[in-house]
Amino acid sequence: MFCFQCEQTARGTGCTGKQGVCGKSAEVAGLEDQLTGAMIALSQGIVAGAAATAASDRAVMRGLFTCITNVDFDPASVQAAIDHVHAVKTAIAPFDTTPDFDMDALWNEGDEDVRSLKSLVLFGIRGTAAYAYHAAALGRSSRKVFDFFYKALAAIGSDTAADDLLVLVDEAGAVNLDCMAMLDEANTGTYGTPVPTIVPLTVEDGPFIVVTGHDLKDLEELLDQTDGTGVNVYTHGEMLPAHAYPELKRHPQLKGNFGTAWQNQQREFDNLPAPILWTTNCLMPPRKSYADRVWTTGVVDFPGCAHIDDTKGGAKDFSGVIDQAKRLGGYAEAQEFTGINGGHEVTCGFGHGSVLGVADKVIDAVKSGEIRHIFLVGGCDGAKPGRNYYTDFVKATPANSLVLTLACGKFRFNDLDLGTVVGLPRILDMGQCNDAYSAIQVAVALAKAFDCSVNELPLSIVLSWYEQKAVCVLLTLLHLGIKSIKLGPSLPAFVSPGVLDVLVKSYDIAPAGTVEDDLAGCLA
Ligand code: FSO
Ligand code: SF4
Repeated sequence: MFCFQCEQTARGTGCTGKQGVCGKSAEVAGLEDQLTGAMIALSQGIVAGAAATAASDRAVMRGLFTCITNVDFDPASVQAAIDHVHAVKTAIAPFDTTPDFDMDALWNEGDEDVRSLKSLVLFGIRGTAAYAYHAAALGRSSRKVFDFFYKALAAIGSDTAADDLLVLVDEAGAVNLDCMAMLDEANTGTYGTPVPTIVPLTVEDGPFIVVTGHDLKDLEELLDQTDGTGVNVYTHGEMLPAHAYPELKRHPQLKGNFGTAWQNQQREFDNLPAPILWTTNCLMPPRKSYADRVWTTGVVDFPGCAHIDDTKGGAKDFSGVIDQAKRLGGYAEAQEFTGINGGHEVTCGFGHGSVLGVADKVIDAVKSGEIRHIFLVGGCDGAKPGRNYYTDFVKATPANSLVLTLACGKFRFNDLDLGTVVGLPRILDMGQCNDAYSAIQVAVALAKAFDCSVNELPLSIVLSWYEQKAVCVLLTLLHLGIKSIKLGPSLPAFVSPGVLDVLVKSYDIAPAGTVEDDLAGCLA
């Protein structure tokens, strides 16, 4: 196998051998390559003139999402996805005999910059596909996004020059911005504008379900089906921001948040007296102590674990999870859990709706110097050492600064009480990784108010990355011309020295250094 798409890749160069660091088997890695190769052949046919269909759009969106880190560990379901792509291709282009692309040709590409740029595009669109998938669950889709998937996949499987690939990298960032906007509209249009919400970390007595991942539609259906059952629901990881949506928080059984970021799940779920539902990525191979309580749905799958089908249409049937929660019964007494820093609650709901609602206040405070600087400290968490940088960085930010945050990296510091500035909590949780869109809206609004570019604002972006959604978000920030991003905890293995040179020269992007140096640089 060969895979180097995520931050924890073996030796910082690539996972090889029988299994990746994430637990993905060589068999699944090979099947994911075959799936990608099949989608490339399908896309080449469509780019050459075959008409895309709703089935091909969906097959490619699902197929790309399936290959994201920590999504699908089940050879059978990846094989089914390959078979489906083949069937879709035969249906739309019965006489097209283009063979599936062999991904070894990409991994062994002699020009390391071409390999790097094609990988950047591929991993970026995998991330975008996840956002498109959540938007689709809420009835939104975009022709432009689907067409870009075909265009990008076709280019990856063709002789494409580095200069053309650089243009494609920029386009991937632009398309992801559109996709995040679509998902933002889908989430807020369906569930209302997030409002600042304090979320307890205590788990009450009685039966409960823990739900993790990003899919708000799954949570909505679970809440509808647990209404009046006496079964409580707790969010985990990237589901935490759901507490801020009016149409979700109206369910009284949506009680609080359990646990922290994805990489702690094996410890946190050990012997949990409740089932856990994964709606998207960040599934780790379950330990025996809780494997019988793991439920997956959508594209998430693990061999031997219960899976809730999503292909029949209509609401998903969560009765099996609910019944198991009742049987397990939960804790006999309320359990007071804390965040990583000992806090008993966290606050979320500071999306662009709430922050721009107080924009005048923020703008006045920046003008008067009451707010000296705004930091966006966001992105993924992960298991590798070095991520304490983000906790230390946030702790070291001056008292007259704001820290905007999003995605799962925030669990390292979101239970800290850093006080307030101009009446706002100093840490403002904007939501999931896709809510990078909110951060962009806020930055753009501030730049407009100050009649300057985003790069001239007293704003610094400190990003942590782990998997491919962070890649597409980074591509969007670069597309917007945002400079001097600090990226860590390590640089992607798939960025070649030549491509890094372009990123440094064009965008002044820099690897995270020491907290002291980086903070001083931001405040200079
Ligand atoms: Fe991923 Fe990162 Fe959204 Fe986390 S981009 S790892 S679970 O921040 O959040 O999906
Ligand atoms: Fe390795 Fe990451 Fe690929 Fe898993 S997703 S095989 S850890 S590079």
